[in-house]
Amino acid sequence: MRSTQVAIIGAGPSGLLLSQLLHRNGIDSIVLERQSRDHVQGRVRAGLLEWSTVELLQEAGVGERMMREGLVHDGINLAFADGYARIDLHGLTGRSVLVYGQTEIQKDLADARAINPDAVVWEASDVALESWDTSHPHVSFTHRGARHEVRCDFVAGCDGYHGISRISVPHDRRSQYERAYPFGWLGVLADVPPLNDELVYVNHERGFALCSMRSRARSRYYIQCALEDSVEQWPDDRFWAELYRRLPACFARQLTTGPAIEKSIAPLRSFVVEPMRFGRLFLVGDAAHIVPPIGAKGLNLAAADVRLLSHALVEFYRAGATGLLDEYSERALDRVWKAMRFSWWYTTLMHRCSDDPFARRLQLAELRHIAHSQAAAQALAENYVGLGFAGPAASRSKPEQA
Ligand code: RFL
Ligand code: PHB
Repeated sequence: MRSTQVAIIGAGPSGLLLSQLLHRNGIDSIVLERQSRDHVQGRVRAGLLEWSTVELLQEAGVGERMMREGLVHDGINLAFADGYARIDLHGLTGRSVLVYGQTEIQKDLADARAINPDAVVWEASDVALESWDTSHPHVSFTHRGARHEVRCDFVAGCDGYHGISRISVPHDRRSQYERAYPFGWLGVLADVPPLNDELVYVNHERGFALCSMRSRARSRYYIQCALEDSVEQWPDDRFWAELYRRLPACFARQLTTGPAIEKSIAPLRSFVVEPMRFGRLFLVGDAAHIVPPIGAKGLNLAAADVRLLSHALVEFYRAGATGLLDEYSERALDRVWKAMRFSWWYTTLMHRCSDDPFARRLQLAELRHIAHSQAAAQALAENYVGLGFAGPAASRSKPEQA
């Protein structure tokens, strides 16, 4: 039976980044991934990194290509029925964000881990967690027809929303909080130049639209669609025509269309499980929480969890101290809930959520307020570029009583 210090389930960004950071600190791990490397690298997902995520990837030694090819963005644009606002992220917060695709991060991390050919087991099926509630957890899996077992000190559940880590914990030991939204996002990737240098978020009466990008030659566009829609109902021509209709004229005239190289529909969901630690099992990233994609918090929250957990494991193996491991769940959830709130707020602000004209007037009033009030724009910007890592204990103290 093989043994390791940390068994990591899932080779998405959370699992690979954790493994890489542990490796840089002399801690041994094994990553067990259900899918092939090509499959994982082919999934088109996140595209926008908070600066703390950029710094963590640099700390992991995988920042070189990202800093060469990534695009620094200092602002975003909001367009709505009778108005427009540029949110000066850098001016309002002193921070920027970086456009660099999740597919590229997956490649950079998988290349870095490939230095040790035993570090990641791709196509590991029937992964099972055992004894995670004792000091001797182990994990078993099937690979190329043979069953294997790995003994470890800790298990990191980095296996996303549909993984097995969270559901290995009995129902009565976890609390789950969930909200589903009554619409989806239809996303298209196309090798056409982006219509603008910065991202454009559009609140239109026909529904939300987002103009994003992966590079100066590759655009990523999204439109709000019905949950029950299928990709087949959205041939390229229909997609481009609908996007065009939702854009203000100044942006619409810059739109270049072309064949979609990827097209998918994603449902929108908010989800949190509490706590994020069960004995020696730690949940990380999408395994513990999901946000609707507007505001781009999913990958960034996953990286924030990895940062907390890797530092806690390093402290444990260096000094035998369990303090940071014990604080992991509470500190991660503090940041998770703030990002949940922001993602929910931004979703309800920008989408057509109902046919209620009162709700629509409120949306437009709030957007006009953001366009004219520096305080309102700053609140958006501060959340968009990513909140800091202050733990619950660092919240403002109560004012003195007179
Ligand atoms: P992942 O990426 O889902 O990886 C989990 C991995 O675990 C594997 N797995 C298993 N392995 C072994 N045994 C099992 N039983 C297993 N079950 C599952 C899976 O195959 C997979 O490889 O989770 P992770 O690592 O926590 O990373 C989370 C991010 O991928 C996710 O939050 C983001 O993609 C969300 N997201 C965005 N986040 C951002 O920060 N910025 C964005 O701009 C952004 N845009 C998006 C997004 C997600 C989207 N989706 C998912 C529809 C745009 C979209 C459209
Ligand atoms: C993306 O490029 O996929 C993206 C960017 C910004 C968002 C959401 C998604 O708010």
